[in-house]
Amino acid sequence: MVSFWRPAAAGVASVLAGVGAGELVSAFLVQNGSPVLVVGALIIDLVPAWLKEGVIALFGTGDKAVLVVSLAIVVLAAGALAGWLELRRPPLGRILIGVGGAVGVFAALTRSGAGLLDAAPSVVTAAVGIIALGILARMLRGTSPTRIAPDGSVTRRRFLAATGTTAAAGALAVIVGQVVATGYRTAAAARAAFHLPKPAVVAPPIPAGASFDIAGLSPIVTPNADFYRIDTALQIPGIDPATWKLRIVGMVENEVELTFAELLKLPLEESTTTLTCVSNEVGGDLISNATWLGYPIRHLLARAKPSADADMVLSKSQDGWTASTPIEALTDERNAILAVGMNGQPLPLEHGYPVRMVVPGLYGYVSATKWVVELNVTRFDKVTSYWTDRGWSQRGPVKLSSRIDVPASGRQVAAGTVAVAGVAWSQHVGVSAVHVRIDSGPWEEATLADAISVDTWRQWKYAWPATTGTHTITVRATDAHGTVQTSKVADVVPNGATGLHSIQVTVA
Ligand SMILES: Nc1nc2c(c(=O)[nH]1)N[C@H]1C(S)=C(S)[C@@H](COP(=O)(O)O)O[C@H]1N2
Ligand SMILES: [Mo]
Repeated sequence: MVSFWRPAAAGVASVLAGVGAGELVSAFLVQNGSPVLVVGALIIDLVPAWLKEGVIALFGTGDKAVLVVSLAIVVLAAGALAGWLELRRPPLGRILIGVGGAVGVFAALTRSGAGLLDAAPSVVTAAVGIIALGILARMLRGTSPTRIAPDGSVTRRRFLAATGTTAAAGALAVIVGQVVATGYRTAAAARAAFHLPKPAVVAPPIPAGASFDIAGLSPIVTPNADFYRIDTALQIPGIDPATWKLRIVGMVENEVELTFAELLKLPLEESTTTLTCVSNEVGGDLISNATWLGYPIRHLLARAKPSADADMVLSKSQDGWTASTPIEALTDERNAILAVGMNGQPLPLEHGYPVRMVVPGLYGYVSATKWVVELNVTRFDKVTSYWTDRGWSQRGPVKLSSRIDVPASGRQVAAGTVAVAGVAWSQHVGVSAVHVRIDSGPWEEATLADAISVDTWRQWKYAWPATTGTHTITVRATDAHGTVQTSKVADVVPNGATGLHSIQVTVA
């Protein structure tokens, strides 16, 4: 049998690799659930008060460092034990790592506000640790003198190299994960301490008649946690608002620079605007509505004095993503704003904290730049943007569309009066009517809820006298100009889907 030290090294290396992988997943994908930190947080919650006070008395503000170092020692010691056990009684070592992963999952899921995804880093930690230990243990058994290895010394060297590499990769991953997560944590802390200023212009109240009380119908204002999210950011940019700046450059008479503190001192305005993604399929859910707090971009552009032949503003996010917005959408009277607030909260990090653009009437890819840091006043024939470089249209006005929310497609309903309801939108134009068709029957007029404004979606409902059988329900909206939503089917590429949303239901 091999000694204690090589199995222990294999265990430590495997655990390091697992923790490193978990830290990377946490830093890049989940932004949360760092296996080390969630277990640390769990311990802080579990440790009896007397011990906590004792540690604080002993180490002062170094208490967190003491915790992390002790945790690291325990985890690595458990890794050594796992390696030793794995060689003695496989798969006991791998089971021990699995138990460690389960503790991480438990810690992640029991934190307040945790989602299922927060368990992912711990699951990855356990999976990578278990696989690594399986491989290293097999190599180590191959070097054992009880096996006939043609050249035992070479396999032993290979084992040592593999163990060293695994451990080094794991340690490096932990470091990279920590460095990457720092910006996000700074931003999260700043956001938690931030109180939105009072609006100078309050949004017109949401009319009581803007929403129907129908289960399953999209709420008229989308809670932040349910707001759709689309971006290319593998890592959410962690911006410290203390260093945030917006620069207005390009074809302007005066370059403008604005800090976060300066932005907050301006008279901020509230407005309710529905955002839509160009990738939203007919009937899709890449659309949400919020009340935003921000400052009109037109006032800032007025300070910069764009040259008369500029026709586009290229906005850039901190991570380099760009959107090209027709300049008139940012200079006319619509509520095109630099937003700092979303439904009474500071912008969530994933929705652009500290500052994003919101422009009524245009798809997000040409207007809704999150983590915005620069407005470059320019021309469409001079520069292109992230998605227009990839085959999407230069101009992206939101297309008139409508969606059935209830009943859910494929649902079985009881015969009698069935509530059919959904939303319809044509931002910055407005919706004037919605019609519903059952099978190939006539278009029946639906009842519209009150509009908040032309920039927001509108709920509709229709009381359907449902008869038994399988039926197709189709919806169609008409905009404020009288244009009827087209039934012509178009793909989302290059400038948004068209066609009519229909669902099938069985009436029993
Ligand atoms: N920085 C940045 N901003 C971005 C994007 C992005 O990838 N990066 N995606 C845009 C797209 S395509 C859409 S539809 C909206 C979505 O905004 P939301 O995630 O807040 O719903 O953000 C826009 N702003
Ligand atoms: Mo989008």
